[in-house]
Amino acid sequence: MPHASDADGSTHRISPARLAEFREQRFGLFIHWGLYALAARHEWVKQRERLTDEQYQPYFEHFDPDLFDPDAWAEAAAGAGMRYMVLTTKHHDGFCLWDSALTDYSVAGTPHGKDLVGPIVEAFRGRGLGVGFYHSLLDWHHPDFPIDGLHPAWREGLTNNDRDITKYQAYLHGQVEELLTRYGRIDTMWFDFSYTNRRRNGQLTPGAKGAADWRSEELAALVRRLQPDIMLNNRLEIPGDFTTPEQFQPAAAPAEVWEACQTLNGSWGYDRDNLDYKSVDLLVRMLVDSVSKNGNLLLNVGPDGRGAFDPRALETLRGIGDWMRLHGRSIYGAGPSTFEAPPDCRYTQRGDRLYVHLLAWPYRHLHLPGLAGKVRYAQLLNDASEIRTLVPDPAVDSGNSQLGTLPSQTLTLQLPVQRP
Ligand code: FUL
Repeated sequence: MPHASDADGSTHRISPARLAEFREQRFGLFIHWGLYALAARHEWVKQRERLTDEQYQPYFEHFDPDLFDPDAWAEAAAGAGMRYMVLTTKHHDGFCLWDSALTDYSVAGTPHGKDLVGPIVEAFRGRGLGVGFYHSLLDWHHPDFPIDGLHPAWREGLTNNDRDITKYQAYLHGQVEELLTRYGRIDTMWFDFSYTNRRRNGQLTPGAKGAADWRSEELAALVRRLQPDIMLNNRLEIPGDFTTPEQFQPAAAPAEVWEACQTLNGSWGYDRDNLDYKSVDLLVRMLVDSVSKNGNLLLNVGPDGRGAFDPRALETLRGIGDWMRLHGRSIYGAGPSTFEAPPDCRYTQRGDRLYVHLLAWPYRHLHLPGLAGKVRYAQLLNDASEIRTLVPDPAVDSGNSQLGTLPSQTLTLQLPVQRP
């Protein structure tokens, strides 16, 4: 059976069925949750503020999410129109959200005292959402993880002679095995991250990390053996099933399978005083833009230290949900069109339905290049109301357009076109 290409020559090919499912889903929830939720000032707080293990320890001792309600999380995600989620099982600080047999640095040792991954997985699955795991390759807590320029404990002149990376590799692989054998079918494995070529302060990071450090080929093989139909991202520094543009939209449609990941406010972890929230409008545009370029969008929420979603996050998810309820059919299973969209518009297409998303409405008329004579019927998507004043290319001025009175961001035309 022919398999989808991951565009970079990898020998592995994800199954057409899993790829079709991924593209059908289009919109997912990223969840960044860990000890940093208590610091409430970005998930990199330990590194940014050069906190010692001792200074970071209070977050471990006070991790007690009494309002934890994974069903409410899943409900919020489903309400926003999301179809899958990816959860941080461990972030760079090394803290594990499950009761790992390989470390005491897990939720089991906190006041909460029990596994969090299982209940979250069950809640999302219970609502029919797909389930993926984010897992950090970095570990700022493990005694054998080599300290480098990105590590909170980095200082000039430091040597790693007392650190044995092979022990860390065994730990990393062992934990991935735990995660992929305890929770049933896992749809996505989202590793993070390699930085061999990254420059910090104009200099190459000492001890920069890449595929050799993670034993990436072996790790990928382990993942595939345990979960044959899993989608693996590209951050092991070897080819994966999809790429992961982070906090930006690709300018043109990438050739490979891809998923943009995006924050609500610039921080992945809960960040109390950061009020820089993106608008629903902007986030919807990102989703539309992704689908128009054959990609997915993974939008993040960082739950707080009590286990709740911030009211501002919930409000944003509800706003997106309002839009998705009316426009979801232009997103799920839709993809790019071969027609070229007019300025400030995006096309998404599914079968013979062409969806015209107007990202701005400064125009009196909408001209649709290449569609003259091809449109059989046109309507607004939000209410199925007929559009009678469509202006196909070549431009024909047909007088006043009814479209000018409608709010731009919710305006989606549904244009059944003839099959080529
Ligand atoms: C990055 C990480 O360093 C961030 O904290 C976040 O997890 C993001 C999705 O990936 O590389």
